[in-house]
Amino acid sequence: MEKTTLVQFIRRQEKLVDGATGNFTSLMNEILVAAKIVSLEVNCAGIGESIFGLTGKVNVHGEEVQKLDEFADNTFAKLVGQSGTVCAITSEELEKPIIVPKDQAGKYIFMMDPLDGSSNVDVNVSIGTIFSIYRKKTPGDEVTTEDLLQKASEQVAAGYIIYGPSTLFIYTSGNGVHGFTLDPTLGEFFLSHPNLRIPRQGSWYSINEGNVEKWTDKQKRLVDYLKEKDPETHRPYKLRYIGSLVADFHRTLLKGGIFMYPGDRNSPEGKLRFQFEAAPLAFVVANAGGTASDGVKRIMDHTPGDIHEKSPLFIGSVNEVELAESMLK
Ligand code: P6P
Repeated sequence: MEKTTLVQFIRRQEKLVDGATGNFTSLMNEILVAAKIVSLEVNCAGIGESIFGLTGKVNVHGEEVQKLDEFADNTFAKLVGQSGTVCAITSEELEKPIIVPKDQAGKYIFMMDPLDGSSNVDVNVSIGTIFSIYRKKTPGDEVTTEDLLQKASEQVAAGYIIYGPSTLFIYTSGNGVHGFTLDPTLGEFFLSHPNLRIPRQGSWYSINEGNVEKWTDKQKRLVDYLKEKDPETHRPYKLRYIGSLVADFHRTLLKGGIFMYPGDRNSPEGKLRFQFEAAPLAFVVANAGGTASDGVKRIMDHTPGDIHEKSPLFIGSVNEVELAESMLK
């Protein structure tokens, strides 16, 4: 089979877009180079000068920052920031946005969770980078709040890199969801999962059942329902939960079913970030035939009020997300 590299694929897709200037391809090229650098670091973590462990710093959410978090954040911010294609970068690890100097700025806004699930790296569990790309909305050079807080459906592209048994680059720019596998011997991403589609119904659910005592009664009823035996409605569902969003989402995308991180009595908005986790994965799953909700409203219909806003997340097959919404309303 002819091997297609990620850049070749993006160039072909860009030709389908009237008035394309090549800036999107340039931006994606910097993202994939950063992904290769982070992949190398993640896969060598623990050898020599250990990049395991904590920096001793705490992020805006009060979470301890792993050395790898900081490495990934710096790598993506540097390469994307120097690409000449973005005017701003926001990150789960940065309290405030990076505003690119006007003479080096472009029309895109890049958002990222640079290394989601990084606390799992010490136990060799797959982790990942999640990214989202918007266009600057307002005229002029100044980057405004309106540019930084856009409705999820305004995304131009979104995707994730999963650093696991192999390094996969999964993205969509609105024309299907496509996956590329890194060949470490060549240092190149090759097309391996063209036109990914999520099954309309699955047989898996993914949630941290350790939080059950904090759930609402409706959330408890929903999970109990999934576990009841009823062959006619394909129950009981099977439980899979790794505790690394990118890994749990990727399995859901390929196998179907639902991933849930609900709000609870202590944290009604849940744990996951809207702009760096919920919105990009919602854009990916929507382009693969699935959907995502906060339990009441579709993620793609929401406009965040703050860069670091959190959101409950129910994402995956249409059948299961609609079931969740019907039982949580
Ligand atoms: P819990 C990792 O820390 C993370 O942000 C996501 O990758 C993951 O889905 C979630 O938190 C796991 O959270 O509370 O189940 O440990």
